[in-house]
Amino acid sequence: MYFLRLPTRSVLLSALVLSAQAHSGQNINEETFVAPPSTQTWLEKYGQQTDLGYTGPLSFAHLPYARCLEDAEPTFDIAILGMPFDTTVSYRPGARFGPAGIRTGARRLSHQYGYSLSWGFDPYKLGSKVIDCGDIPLNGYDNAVAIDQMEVAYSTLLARPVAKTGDGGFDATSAFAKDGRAHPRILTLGGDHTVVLPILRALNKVYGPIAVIHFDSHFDTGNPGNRSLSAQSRITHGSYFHIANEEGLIRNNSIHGGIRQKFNGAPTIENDEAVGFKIVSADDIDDIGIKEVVRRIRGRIGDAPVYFSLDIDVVDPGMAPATGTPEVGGWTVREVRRIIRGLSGLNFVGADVVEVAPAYDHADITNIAAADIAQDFMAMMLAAAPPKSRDERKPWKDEL
Ligand SMILES: [Mn+2]
Repeated sequence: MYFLRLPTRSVLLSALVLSAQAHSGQNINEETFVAPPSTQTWLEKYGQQTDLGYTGPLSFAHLPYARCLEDAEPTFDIAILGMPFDTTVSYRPGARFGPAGIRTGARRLSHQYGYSLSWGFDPYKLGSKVIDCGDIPLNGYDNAVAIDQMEVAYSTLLARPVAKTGDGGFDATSAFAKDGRAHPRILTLGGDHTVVLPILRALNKVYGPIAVIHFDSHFDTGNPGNRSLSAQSRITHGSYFHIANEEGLIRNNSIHGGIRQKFNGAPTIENDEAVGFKIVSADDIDDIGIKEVVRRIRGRIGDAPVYFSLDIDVVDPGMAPATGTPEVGGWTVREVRRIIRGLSGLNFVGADVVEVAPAYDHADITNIAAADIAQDFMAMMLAAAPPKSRDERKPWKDEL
């Protein structure tokens, strides 16, 4: 249940009287009849009202919205940033509508009540400032220009001072930044997966090479070789990690989660390892369980600065059909979220949820899943350690 502001008592009483009279056929009593609209403004009659879940401007979880690329005034510790880009896909396009779709899915979330039983805290009340910085107005006709725009935009926000509005929260970024100062974290809404290449280029300038946790049904480390028609066509949503490794942007202790695509066997695995990745496959979770999945990822990453990129196609298409290259037999949203919680406390420098293509959605289920995962990423980046299970925690009253 939600706590909505109710009409004032007098308005309710008036409505009751009016209703009773209308049904009994009596004349309306002028003294109890609500004043006609022409004599009162909305504000006079109903007062200030907050937006409902399904009303108001489209910002993530109804967060404050700012055009941060042009307006340097607003400060933040975490910024939501949309990258509406989908012109390097190998199959179905449509992820340029991902940022708007995820924000639509986030309408039922609110930064005013973010407490959950899963986390045992409210990520919006940890003392860090989170705002929605909108979408980058990307050129839709030239991939080279769009990729440069994404890098410039990301670097622009990364260079801003952190807000640090409170004492709470967890920020590991200053320990790794070349300039020794804290940098804001950016939570990107994609966009096809190529958006990660300009993100890694921007992060590299601040942190140097970083490790990657990559949840996806596909490797995305494909070797584009030299046979491509042009240098630009080498960069796709299946090859960007290969390019990133060529450019020295990523460390060799990166790891995939949820892989299940078909491929050509040993050459793909060898190439994947050369790019810097180990694999937790989609099926591994049945054999080793969530705790061991978490342990392996944490062990692989260690203390390295790490970026977490999540392709929504890691989730089973039965729960997240709105994506460009679906693969059956994926993880459930609950499994993904439990693993995310278990990774809290690593040295996250940024995260994303990508490949949401809302045109293939049904009843917003993918948008809603992606939005909730994005909010979990926020909590994951701000928490100093994984939350205890509900079983291990104190009574909930002590936590609020
Ligand atoms: Mn991907």
